[in-house]
Amino acid sequence: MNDKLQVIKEQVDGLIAQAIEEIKQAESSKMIQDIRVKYTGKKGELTQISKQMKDLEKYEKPILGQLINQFHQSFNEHIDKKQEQVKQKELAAQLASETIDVSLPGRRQNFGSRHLLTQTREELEDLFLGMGYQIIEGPEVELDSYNFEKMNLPKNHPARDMQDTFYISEEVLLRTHTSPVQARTMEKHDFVKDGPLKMVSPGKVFRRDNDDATHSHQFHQMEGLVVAERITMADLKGTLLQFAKAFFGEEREIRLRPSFFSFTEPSVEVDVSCFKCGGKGCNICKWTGWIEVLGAGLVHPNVLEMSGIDSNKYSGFAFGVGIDRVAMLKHNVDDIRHFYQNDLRFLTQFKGGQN
Ligand code: 2NL
Repeated sequence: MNDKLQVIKEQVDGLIAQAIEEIKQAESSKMIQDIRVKYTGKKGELTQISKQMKDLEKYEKPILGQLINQFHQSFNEHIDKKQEQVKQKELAAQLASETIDVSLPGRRQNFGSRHLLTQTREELEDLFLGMGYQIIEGPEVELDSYNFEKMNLPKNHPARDMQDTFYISEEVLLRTHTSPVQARTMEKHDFVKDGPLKMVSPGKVFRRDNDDATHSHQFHQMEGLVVAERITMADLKGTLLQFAKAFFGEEREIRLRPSFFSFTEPSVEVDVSCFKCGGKGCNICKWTGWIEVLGAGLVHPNVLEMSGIDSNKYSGFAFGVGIDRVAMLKHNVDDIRHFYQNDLRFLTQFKGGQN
């Protein structure tokens, strides 16, 4: 072996010793990969040595080829063995860090529930559906004419004061009651084709008011309307007694007191006997035995006529219930503002209404 080849052999021997030492030190797949590149990559140490091939005599070339093969054999043997060890260690570490405890209890789903006002509204709807009424909704932004004029509240009536109503323009406002839904329905109603009109209109209403425990600028109302031939105060009384018993309990009685609304004549305030003390007197009924729950009356002939109904042939009764008010009474809620603050401490007390 000549000198040149001898030098190359020493280089290869040195290189393999160095590589084996580095492989010994390697602790990760990444380090092993780096060693592979460093020694056997395109720009690696061995490639540098192979480049000397062209300077050798023809008979010397296979000898260098053999040296290179020996390097590869020894290098691969060591590095493959190391690679296997490191892979085992890394897998063990990964399994240890990703351990899950399958015996842990699951996370409970936090189910919501319907708002107490929604539950109350649906209870009222079901009750009147059961008596053959239709449920009809209408716009919350209304024309002055439907909200006031057609309800027999002429211009200059005190209820129309800017102070009491949210006006959007001279002619457009936020409805102060759901009566305009009834007016819109009466206009379209055909007694010959459709028979008697029986409807309830639940929904949001708005009044300019300073909020306190019993007043809110936005609240909920459900009005009822029945129009047919020969409807009388007796029909109203029977219907409201049915409602009072179904909503507040079978033992309830009702009492009518004279009142005034522009859209009904005669008009009444309706009291229900106290559901807490049964009429003996307690803090709920303020020691009167009676609780005021709604206003009602026979539909004013002017209101029928303005909605295109012949008041000589047809008559009707109407009533208006405050949904917030009866919900407060029934569930002993002491402040209407609780309904609008979305405080879970309040809302979660009324999970009775399943979703
Ligand atoms: C109350 C009183 C009431 C009506 C609403 C009505 C509707 C038409 C015709 C006649 Cl279309 N009346 N609605 C009647 C009487 C009373 O509400 O105190 N609501 C909270």
